[in-house]
Amino acid sequence: MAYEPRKEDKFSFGLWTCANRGRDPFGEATRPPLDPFTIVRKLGEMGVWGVSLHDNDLIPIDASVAERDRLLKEFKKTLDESGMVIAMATTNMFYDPVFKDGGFTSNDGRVRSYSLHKVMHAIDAAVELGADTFVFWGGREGTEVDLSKNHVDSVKRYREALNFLCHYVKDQGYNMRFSLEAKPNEPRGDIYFSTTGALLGFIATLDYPEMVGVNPEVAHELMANLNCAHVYAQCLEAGKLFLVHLNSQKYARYDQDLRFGSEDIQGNFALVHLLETNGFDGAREFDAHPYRTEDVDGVWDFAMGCMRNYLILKEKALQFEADPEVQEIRAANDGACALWEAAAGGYSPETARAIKAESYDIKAMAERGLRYERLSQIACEILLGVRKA
Ligand code: GCO
Ligand code: MN
Repeated sequence: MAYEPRKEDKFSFGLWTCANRGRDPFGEATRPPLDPFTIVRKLGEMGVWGVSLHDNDLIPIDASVAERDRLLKEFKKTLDESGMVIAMATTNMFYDPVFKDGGFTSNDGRVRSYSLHKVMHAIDAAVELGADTFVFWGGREGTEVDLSKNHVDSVKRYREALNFLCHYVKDQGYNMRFSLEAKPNEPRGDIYFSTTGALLGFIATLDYPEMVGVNPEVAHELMANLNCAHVYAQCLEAGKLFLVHLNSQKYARYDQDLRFGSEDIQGNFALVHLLETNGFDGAREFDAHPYRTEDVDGVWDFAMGCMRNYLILKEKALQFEADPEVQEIRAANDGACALWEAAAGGYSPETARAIKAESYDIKAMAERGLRYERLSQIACEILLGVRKA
């Protein structure tokens, strides 16, 4: 079957995506609960490689130690039987009322300390399940009232928390790296480190920057009116793109979390093209949810739709790359220049002098049309399925 997901595709789903019951701020759940075991079995059959989870997606926040141990053991068994792995694990630091003003950036030191407690226990559980990536999405780390916190303290506290946790991981001898996920707002009025770029800057200030990367999410970038392909590219180039969160979204709306490929197809296409032509080898994780109109069958339609759309866009990205006219346009635009090569190879006073002394016929350089109309149209026709490979 064409576009059939396989384990090598490295697709993963957050447990919370399929378990989403269609609840929204205006209405009750429309679907019955789906337990983690059912989700893993079903996704495993569908060719999915991994799942991700918050601590409380599997282990209730008030579970006893015995209950926790039993759930972890059973879950590990179900994963193994389904040939699935854990793509990442994370902590739910947004649902319980204790986090109403944030975790690591709460004004209350007891809440900050409880946050470390919850995360360390979640890391232990993640290690038991075989996870090597631990995500931090600080949904409640922010404000509605700007004067309610000292934001400089908040940045420091977030750093202190992550530094402490990096040390904890090393101290335990765990093989675990951290990945940070940005979002501009929702559920807080404004969330700290609102863009992936802000996180990249922050990571460089940590005790162990090499342990920490990012997992940008399509919807979050579009909420901030940014260009996903550009954002993900910078992370990839920096060796910081640990995994990706994929979904679809109309520009500048609330966090819609729609099935990948269902909106902004051009944007999703550019992103798949970027990942598939630049050697990204991390998890392609879908962080989206089914429409509220769906029953349980619709949940699996949603999951299959995300993966099929990725595979279709991948095929089209490769078709675009192989297209002779695309290659011809690119070759015509690819002006080689020995002076630039010398500069790119590293500074030398001779190169600086040579570049300064060179005379440039900028009129001639500007004259030629670049044929991007044609390039874009070829992409459109490939996407619309009318240009044959
Ligand atoms: C959201 C976020 C979350 C996180 C998840 C794991 O906007 O709800 O994307 O789904 O990805 O909490 O980090
Ligand atoms: Mn996400």
